[in-house]
Amino acid sequence: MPAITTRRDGDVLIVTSDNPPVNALSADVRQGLAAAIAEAEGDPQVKAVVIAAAGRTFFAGADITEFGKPPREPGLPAVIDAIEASGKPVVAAIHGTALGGGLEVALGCHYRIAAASAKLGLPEVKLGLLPGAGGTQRLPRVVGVEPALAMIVTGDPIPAKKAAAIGLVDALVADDLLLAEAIAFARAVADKDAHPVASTRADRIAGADAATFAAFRKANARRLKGFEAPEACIQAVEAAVALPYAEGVAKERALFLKLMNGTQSRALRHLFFAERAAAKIDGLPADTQTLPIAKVGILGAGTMGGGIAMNFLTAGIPVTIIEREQAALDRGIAIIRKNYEASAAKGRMTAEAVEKAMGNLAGSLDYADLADCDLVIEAVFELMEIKKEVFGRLDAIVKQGAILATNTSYLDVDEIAAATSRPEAVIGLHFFSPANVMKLLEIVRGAKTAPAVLATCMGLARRIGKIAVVSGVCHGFIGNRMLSPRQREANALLMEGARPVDVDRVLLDFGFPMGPFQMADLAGLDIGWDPAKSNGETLRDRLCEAGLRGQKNGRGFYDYDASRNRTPSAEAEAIIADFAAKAGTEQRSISDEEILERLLYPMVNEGALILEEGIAQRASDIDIVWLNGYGWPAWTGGPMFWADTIGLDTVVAGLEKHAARMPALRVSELLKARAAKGETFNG
Ligand code: 3H9
Repeated sequence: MPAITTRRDGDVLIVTSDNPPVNALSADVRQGLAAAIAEAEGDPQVKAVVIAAAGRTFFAGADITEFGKPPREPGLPAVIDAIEASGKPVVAAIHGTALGGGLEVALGCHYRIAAASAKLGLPEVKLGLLPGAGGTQRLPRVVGVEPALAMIVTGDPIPAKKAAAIGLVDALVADDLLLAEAIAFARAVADKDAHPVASTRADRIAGADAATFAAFRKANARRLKGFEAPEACIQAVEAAVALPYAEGVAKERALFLKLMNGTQSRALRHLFFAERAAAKIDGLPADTQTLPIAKVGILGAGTMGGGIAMNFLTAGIPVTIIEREQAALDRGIAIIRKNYEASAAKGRMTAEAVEKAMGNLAGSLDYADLADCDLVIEAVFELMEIKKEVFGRLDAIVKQGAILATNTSYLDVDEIAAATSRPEAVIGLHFFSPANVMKLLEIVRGAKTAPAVLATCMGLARRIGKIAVVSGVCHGFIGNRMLSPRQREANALLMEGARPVDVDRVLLDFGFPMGPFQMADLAGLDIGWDPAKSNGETLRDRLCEAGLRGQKNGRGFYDYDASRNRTPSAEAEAIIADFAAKAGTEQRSISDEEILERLLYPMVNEGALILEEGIAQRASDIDIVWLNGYGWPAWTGGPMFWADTIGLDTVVAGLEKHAARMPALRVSELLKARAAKGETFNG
């Protein structure tokens, strides 16, 4: 079956794409489209053309799997130009998502009809690209500069209704009438003398001034920092306004090719496929049945338990939350309500949605109320004895067939499972704080976790909008296990003479939103610190004893003013220097390069150990964890992809260079072997 077929409905030629799953514009599709337009041109019986797509969506863009391979003719820009140049009107019938090259095809059509539920967008920027088939030139001509900038630079799709409001769509129709309406529309316009041609329109861009672009750059500076593509997108739209169409297109092409051949786009494309790969579980039979999850129980109404509960409530799944004391339960429930109301105040949800979510929440002091839950997630104190006791109680109360999950961030899930008579029902669901906001969910597969339990949790993650990654059991799983060598080296660097602000700055420059000492101040230096047991033995003891607690009291590694602006704390630095002197650590000046290598190479090494031990299924899963849970900069592709781009031999050489200062480090055999063979992790 060819990807593109044509059929006649009277004098209208209907061109249908059928290239599952998302009608990507592969070479076959492009060829078919070009042939269909030629067919229409050559057939005097045809008065108008409708381009439609079968399956779940209109074209979702260029075929990303073709990127980086030798180009195949015809190119998408040429196909779209041919559509636009057609003497017979072409109508795009849009359903699902018209994205990227898909929307560019629609922009080449003379008219666009959309199903009410459709979405339209130019998400290329999220792949480190810009719309490279005329989109940056045609869209501003159709909708004006500001809406075009917003769509092209953010990459966020807009609903069909909004598309109609800004003039991107000519008519909105009921979903089930799309094709019939598009044919009727085509027939109705067939006899018109002229049809709108996006590339020759000037009305919407006339009079656009440079201030619009300057204001846009300024308003979005923070969000776009570090990424190359957004600036290129802005420049391309500037060209649409400043240059004749053909020159604008040439500028777009040049910018597109530069981005396409750059590291950032490679990294972001890697992440696109990595995110989808993470959803796949090795060794799980394809026909694994999932379990129904209609009611969720949560133990603990603290920050974590409350945040976890919100995920399910927002998805419309009833939750029962258990606390030990009424006051703590009331406090927890009040915070959930406050969070929802804050979202409503920002316009992110309606007042009705708040009440609907809260209406699905029940609180209780009695474990027995968890008996009929399909999934219970424990978010109690992070101590093995407590976890075991809790799981023993859950085992006795919760119905058979239910899933028992722990939100532990470090502890041995198998040991917790062994406290029950049904270890196959036990799994780790490691949410990240704030749990209602953070996208990442580490799903920890115990030695005995049943396939159905694992598959159910993966499906559930999708339902509540999380990006799930499967991890095996080890201390700290994927994310926290890799964080610990970074923290160890950050502390060691302080002892050797680096200032906290230097360590943080190097990571900020790399693209992290926060450095380790800023993070420590934010979390509170006294988390888990016991004044009764403090004896000045650790640096933390010394800092806390001196009253340095972090942001909460305005004094930590940094001093904070009332607006939380930070300046390096002379007091903290004096305590660090004194501590290092007493420990007899030699002080020296440390380069930014060494700081970066000491912080990041051991993380890559830990990632390699995690792979070697089979804790992570694939290197790209590790990238997804660090990107979505710890703010690793997306444009580098995550720790393992970044290591690939700088060369694994560089990482190994760096680890060897600093080996004497990193006695705790065990270099991964897998890393060494791949480096020696010139291989990569994501090869
Ligand atoms: C572009 O258009 C450049 C042009 O401007 C210039 C050219 C000159 N290609 O996400 P899902 C696969 S750049 C190839 O799970 P959903 C995907 O990998 C492109 N494959 O489904 C997955 O495969 P698998 C601009 C693609 O329902 C399967 O389809 N367009 C493409 O959750 C299902 O995907 C974009 O950036 C593609 N373009 O979401 C849109 N898209 O099953 C990218 C998807 O083997 N796509 N696949 O894992 C999306 O945003 C979502 O896939 C979409 C569906 C919303 C469409």
